[in-house]
Order: sequence, then structure tokens, then C-alpha cells
Amino acid sequence: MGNSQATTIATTPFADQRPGTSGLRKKVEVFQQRHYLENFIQSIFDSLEGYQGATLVVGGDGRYYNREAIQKILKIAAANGVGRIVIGQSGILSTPAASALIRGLTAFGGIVLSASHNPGGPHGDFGVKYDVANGGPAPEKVTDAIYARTREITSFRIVEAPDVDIDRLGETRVGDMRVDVVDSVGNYKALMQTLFDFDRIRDAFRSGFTFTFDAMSAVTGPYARALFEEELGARPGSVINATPLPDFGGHHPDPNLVHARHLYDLAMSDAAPDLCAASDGDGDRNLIIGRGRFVTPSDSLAILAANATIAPGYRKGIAGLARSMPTSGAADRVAERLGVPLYETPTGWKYFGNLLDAGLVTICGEESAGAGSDHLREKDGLWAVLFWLDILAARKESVDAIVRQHWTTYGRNYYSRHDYEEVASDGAHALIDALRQRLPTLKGQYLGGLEVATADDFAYHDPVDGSDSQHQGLRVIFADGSRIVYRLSGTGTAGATLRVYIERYEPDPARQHMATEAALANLVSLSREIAAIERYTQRAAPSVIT
Ligand code: G16
Repeated sequence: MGNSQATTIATTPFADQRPGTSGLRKKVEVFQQRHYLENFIQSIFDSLEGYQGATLVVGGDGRYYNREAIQKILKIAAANGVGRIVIGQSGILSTPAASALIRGLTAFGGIVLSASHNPGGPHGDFGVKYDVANGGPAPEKVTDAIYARTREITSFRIVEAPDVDIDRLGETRVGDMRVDVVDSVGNYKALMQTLFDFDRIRDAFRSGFTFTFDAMSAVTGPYARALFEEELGARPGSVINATPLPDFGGHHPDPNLVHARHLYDLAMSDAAPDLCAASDGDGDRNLIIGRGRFVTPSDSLAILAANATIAPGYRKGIAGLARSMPTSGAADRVAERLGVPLYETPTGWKYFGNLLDAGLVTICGEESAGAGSDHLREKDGLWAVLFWLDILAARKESVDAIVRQHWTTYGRNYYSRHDYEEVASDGAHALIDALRQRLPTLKGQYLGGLEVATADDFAYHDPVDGSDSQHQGLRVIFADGSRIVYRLSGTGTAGATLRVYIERYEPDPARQHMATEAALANLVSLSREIAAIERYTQRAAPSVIT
């Protein structure tokens, strides 16, 4: 059957297909509406040029609707003249593994099916993200074009063909298009072996280093087993919740102190392993907790950067660091000491792509539990865990000792994020609008005893392609370097989520061991007052604190 047998099906646009921080994320029921997914996929093709005959990578985190979506994508891709699609076996590819595969195959791009750390299942979330040839999320100009297309689409093209057996490795065809079902893990594992000293980590495990990795019934299970247990010799059973489930076992696959509380409790108990770690639904986030010591994502980024040359893949040094604006300034101090530039970008991994491609940045990361490097163009959960393992194996010190020593050298950035989830969208937008208007008046004022040094609406100028992104978060920066940042999440699927990021820098080693809540108490109450959070959201307290 050839592409000539592709049929054109009439459709009508949906008004709500604007990609967010990381692709289009909606409830499964929304994606299940007739032609909803078809419209979006066709809009991707309609917005691209030059994909005919080319290779695309397709895979997802295995969540509910992954398999059905893949079959539809195959048929639409074939009808649009794609040359070849490479799929992870059973439709499984972690987000970083998809990025690595796109790069490894020099593919045209890829379609990644995931709603990341959001819950799955028939009433959970689903998502579609388009990755470009560098293996990273499509930049804004591409997602804007896709969105514009979704507003005017009138038809999509699809071939009629039997479903592909995506569980069986090997080559098959859909119409004229070649389909290769490949091992989901091998390519990624090989890449990790080039970056870290596997022998050193193996020695550490042989000498009794203890480790628990929670795959949260999500995509990293097979990768983590292959890497940690089979390759590196961690004790069998070190990887828990290792089977990817379509509903993540009913859990929220978000590796933070709320949804991975059990891991935190384990790490704080007498039975604590040397390292506890976890990753999220699609494998790009990470959680690091040593025995008795939680490492904030912002600190983790800074510590990886400061110790980078320990790992063989980074021995040559780092060109520069990047962090998203709301991420703490801990990495800035490392960059300063290393004498390399630090780039501050808007929230969203896509903003790191140009910096990495241009070789300006080697390591980057975000407060939202993401870190990564120029080895691919997504954040990478298992990479971060392997990096920590390699550093721990080399330094032969505990996580706690390494963190404390880091603070002594660089100072500590006390940091916390308060999320007001699923608040009414109108109220959340009104809060941001009202605060934005007041920003110019705040400078020089004393609030809660602190002088406001600057208050602005963060805008980013991409030094590589010259593009500008406005309205990326409201910042209130105090004279002592403390900061409160407000922005609305771009990844939620119900109502709006207000994120408030609170940070205070403490250079004095004698004052670096307070509880975070106590260290930030004044700023936290200030954060509520400045933006009148309760008045606009009817919430007296955040739903999640990380
Ligand atoms: C995505 C983006 C990240 C961002 C995070 C949270 O991560 O790739 O860059 O920090 O969302 O974004 P927001 O604050 O807008 O909700 P993931 O892990 O959800 O793909």
C-alpha cells in the first residue's frame, strides 16, 4: 500500500491546542475527543518543512493512551510522507532517551508522548511534544506555528493500515513508510558509559555502597535496572517500582518531597542507604537525597557543576552554566569561581537548546528537579543520578559532607517553592496583572524590613538567535540578595498554578544550618502579602511546598 492510498479527512479546529512550557498537555479525555490528536499531529507536519522521506523518532513514557496515540501517529506520518519512524519497544522511550536517539540517528526530529510528572490513567494527563533535530523541545517559533495551524486546520491525512506490533523488535512498514521498533535502553546506556567512570561506580557498589532508586512505576524502570543493577552491580532490588505502569500505580510520578515522601522518610531513617534517588514519569527529572540530607535541585546543579571534572565526560572542563530564572543563584557562584559565564533563561528546557548547540554552555538545570548537559537536549534524570554516583565514588564522602562543604565554600542559598495548584484561572491572572502594574513602584520601598533593590518582569534575549521572550516571571529582588519570584505554571492541565519561588543567600557558615522554613519565614509571609495571594486565589496556604 502506498501513500497514494492516504485519505484526507475533514476536521474542525480545537481552540485549546496551544503548547505550554513543554508541549501540549491535557487530560486523557481531552485527547480522546474525535480528531483531537489527529489535528495536533497534522498541525505539526503542516508547520514543518523538509520532513518528507526523513526519519522521526517516536516514543513515550508508557502512560495510558501511549499505545493508541502511537498507532495514530504512525498512520498520519505515513500519509504525510515521512520516510522512517523509529519507535522504542512497546512505545517506551524516556524523554532523554528519545533526545539521545534523535541525535544518534541524526533524525529530522521526534514526537514524545508524555505529561511528565503529571498523573496518568484514563482520568489522568497525556501530552505530545515535538522535538527538533538537535533532540530538544521545539523552540517557541515552532510551537507558535503549530498552534497557529491548529486554529485553522480543516483536514488531516491518514493511511488505512493494520496496527504495528510495537512490542516486537524489528522492521516493518506502514504504507510506504519504514518502521523500526528498537530496544528502548541500549543507545541511552551506551551514551552514559561515555560520560561516567562505570568501573569506579562498580567498585563503590562492590565495597558496600548502598543505594535505592525509585522509578515510581514510570518510564525509568527498565533503564535503571539495566544501568544500576545489571551494569554497575547495585544490589538486586535497589531499583524499586521498576515496572512502567499506564497509571503509575495510581501515584503522582513526581520525584519531590510530597510525592516521594516515602523515599525521604527512608533517607532520614536509621536504615537509610548512602543514596536515595528517583526520577519522574518520563525520566527527565531527578531527586537526590543522601543519608540524612535532601539536596535541593538548585544545590544539586551547583554541586554537579563544581565537581564536574571528576567525571570523564567533563574532564576537559565546562564552557558555561545556565539555569532558569527562578532557579537559585547557587550555580552563579560556581560559575563565578570557575570563571565561566552563567546564562539565566526563562523556565522551559527549550531555552537551553541554543546555548548548548552553540557550545556556550556545558551544564544546565532548573529548580523543577531538572539537570542536564550538552550530551543531549533534555534534562536527564538518570544522568544526574549517575553523576552523583560517580562523584560519591570518587570523593568517598557522604552526600551530607559534600553539601556542607559546598556551602562553606560558596555560601548557602536557602530556597523553597510554594505552589498554589488548581486555583481559578481568572484570579491567578488578575494577581499577576496587578503585581506587574505595581512593580515599578516597589523599588526602594522597605517591605518586611527589607529594601527592594529591583522589581521587574523577566524578559530574555537569546544571545544565539536574537529572539526575545517577554513576561517570563515577576521578580522582587531585595538589597541583601533575597528574592521572591512569581509566575504561572505552563504545564498544569486544570485551572492555574501559581508558583512562588523564595530564596535567601547566607554566606556565613555559622548560619547555614537552619531549617529552610525558619530561614525563609519572613520572606514567605512577605510573598503572600506582596501579591495578596489569599485575596486573589482564596488560598491561605500553598498546596505543595518543595
Ligand atoms: C517542564 C519544562 C521545565 C519546567 C517544568 C515546569 O518540565 O521542561 O523546563 O521547569 O516543566 O514548568 P512550569 O513551572 O511552567 O510548570 P517537565 O519535567 O514537566 O517536562
